[in-house]
Amino acid sequence: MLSRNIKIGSLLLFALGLSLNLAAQNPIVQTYYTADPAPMVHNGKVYLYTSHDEDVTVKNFFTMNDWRCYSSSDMVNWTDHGAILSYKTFSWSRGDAWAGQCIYRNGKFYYYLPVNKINGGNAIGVAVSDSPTGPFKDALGKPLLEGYGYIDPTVFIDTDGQAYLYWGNPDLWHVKLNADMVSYDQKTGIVKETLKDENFGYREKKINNRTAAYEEGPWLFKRKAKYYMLYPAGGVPEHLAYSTADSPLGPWKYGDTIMHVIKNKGAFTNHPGYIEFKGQPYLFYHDAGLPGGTGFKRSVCVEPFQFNADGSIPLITPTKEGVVKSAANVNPYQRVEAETIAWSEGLKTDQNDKGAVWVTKIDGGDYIKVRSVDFNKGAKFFDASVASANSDGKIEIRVGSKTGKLLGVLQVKSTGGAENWKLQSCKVANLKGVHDLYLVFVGSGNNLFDFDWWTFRK
Ligand code: FUB
Repeated sequence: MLSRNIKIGSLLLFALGLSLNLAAQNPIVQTYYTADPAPMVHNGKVYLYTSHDEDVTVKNFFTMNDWRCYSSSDMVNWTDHGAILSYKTFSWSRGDAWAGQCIYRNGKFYYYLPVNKINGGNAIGVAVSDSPTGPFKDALGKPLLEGYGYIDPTVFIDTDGQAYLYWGNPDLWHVKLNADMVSYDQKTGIVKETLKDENFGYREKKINNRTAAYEEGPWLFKRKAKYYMLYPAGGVPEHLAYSTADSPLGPWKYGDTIMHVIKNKGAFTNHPGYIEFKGQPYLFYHDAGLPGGTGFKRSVCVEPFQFNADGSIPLITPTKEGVVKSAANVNPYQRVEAETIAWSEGLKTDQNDKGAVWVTKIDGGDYIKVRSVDFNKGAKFFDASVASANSDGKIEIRVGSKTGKLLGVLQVKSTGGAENWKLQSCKVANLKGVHDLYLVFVGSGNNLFDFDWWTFRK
């Protein structure tokens, strides 16, 4: 009887584990290591800017060369826009593409980024673009700000049009940006915050006369006439905390911890980003949750949450499930980029200098999950834009899970080589309603083909 119970228990646990895995939504990006999330809502879409930990860590330290961008209309499927700029965008930089933030003003996107200068020393540059996904160019040809500890800029435009930039580790500084967004008010100049415990939290591990828990990575926003500053705190390993103020210039009043140090698969850093999208607040952060994850191979995650009635932020628990409820459905009757992914295994994306991005490194057994696809018109055909030198790969079109109902199989024929894109089609069993779609790749060997976009036809 006991062994039977254990067996049933194990089966239940297995089933639960399986369904938890099926429901995994964090980390958001599985194709690259991403860190330092900087979300931005623009024209009904979320743009998520991230820094990028390289797959190969050099000298056991942050190995970071470029910044990536992802977008989503539903908070569960993220379209990869590739690496949209690198430290090389700043001719005066020698590297270290750390945490930045992008903001929209008067038809342009201003992206504030910390790098190291060619001859050493921290600096913050500003890159500008006409589009949220680039191309970005150096707005000034020189740093906007430079000085020891000048990293992690956060930018905010108040309802009266005044813009503010805060930044720094181990100190916290701010300037009032001018309306051109690429210069700052010289009269008020660079202001250094007084990091007192009552303003920025109580530090348990005192180092170098530092008292307050504030560490780095500030994120400034306003909600209901209250200003919030989120930040990594405590020394390392970092937790996330917040302070509030009645003005964007403080005085800041310490609030509380909003995320404890992540115990399971945490990194020694963390980094907050905040948006409200379609009425729902979201906290972005990073952990080391992907296979191979470390403090130098981090991954961006997101959790929905609710403010308390008094405007305080509750303690937010990192989860695997992340965003459970999709904020919109995917329309499968228009072109859907193959790099629009809720979850994937085994894949990478690649890009060319014209801004095109596609899914690559496709091996047998890899798959893409796309959540909440609305087949309201039914479907007869599946079309995929693919490029391949081989003719050994297939795409199984399934719903519900990667072994779920098989709608059809596309045998990918050779197109003559890489970036030689051809539209190939197959018949699919008719289907109605909203489903999670699984594109499961089948074939022997590696690099079966590259995959640019797909659609369904009636
Ligand atoms: O990603 C490099 C650095 O680690 C960031 O600038 C900090 O905020 C921390 O996340």
